Amino acid sequence: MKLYYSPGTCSLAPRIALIEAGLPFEGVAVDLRQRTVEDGRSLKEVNAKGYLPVLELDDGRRYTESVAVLDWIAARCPSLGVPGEDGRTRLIEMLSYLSSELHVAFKPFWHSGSDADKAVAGKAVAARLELLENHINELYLFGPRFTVADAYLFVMLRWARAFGVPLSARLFGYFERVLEHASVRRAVAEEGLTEEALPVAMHA
Ligand SMILES: N[C@@H](CCC(=O)N[C@@H](CS)C(=O)NCC(=O)O)C(=O)O
Repeated sequence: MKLYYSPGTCSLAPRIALIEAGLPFEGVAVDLRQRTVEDGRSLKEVNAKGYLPVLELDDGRRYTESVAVLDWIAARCPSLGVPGEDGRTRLIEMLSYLSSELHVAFKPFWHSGSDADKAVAGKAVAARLELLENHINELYLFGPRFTVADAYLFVMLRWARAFGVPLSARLFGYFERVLEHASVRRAVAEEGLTEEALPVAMHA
């Protein structure tokens, strides 16, 4: 299995989840500025939509979209999903919020937005993070167990810190708790990051 990735971007979430699940994979580096894969192919040959993450199975099937990739990993490692009759629905509900509301709110930071755009984005990110705080009543988003949704939120808390969006004490405590996971530390190290390093800029 191959995970196409660029250090510090959203592909860090499936890397954490794959490590946590114990699923073996090979990381394939993508240069998002040039939109090329390390073997010289264009990123669009791998994903016509031109972005990460992409998970490629050994039979050649490829999955894109963070929600789908993380759901696929949770399906193979149920301890990373949400238990119960509506567990999967709750997981998709959370992953969709993280993807379509929180992730998207960071765009001006990644795409060289103006200072005004970034100020608006910072407020939007903070408001969306605030809504999530109520979910962290116990250790993680879904109570006492770490799920693929925590891997995704961790990546975006890392961005929030890097882009100067303040975290509440509760979210900062959560961030540190997630960072204690061996899988998270390994994933961060594999991508040559520190928890405080700025993400690699996608566009100059
Ligand atoms: N809808 C996609 C969006 C993924 C996305 O924005 N990926 C970023 C990295 S975090 C990317 O590859 N961006 C390339 C670009 O926009 O140039 C998902 O949820 O997975």
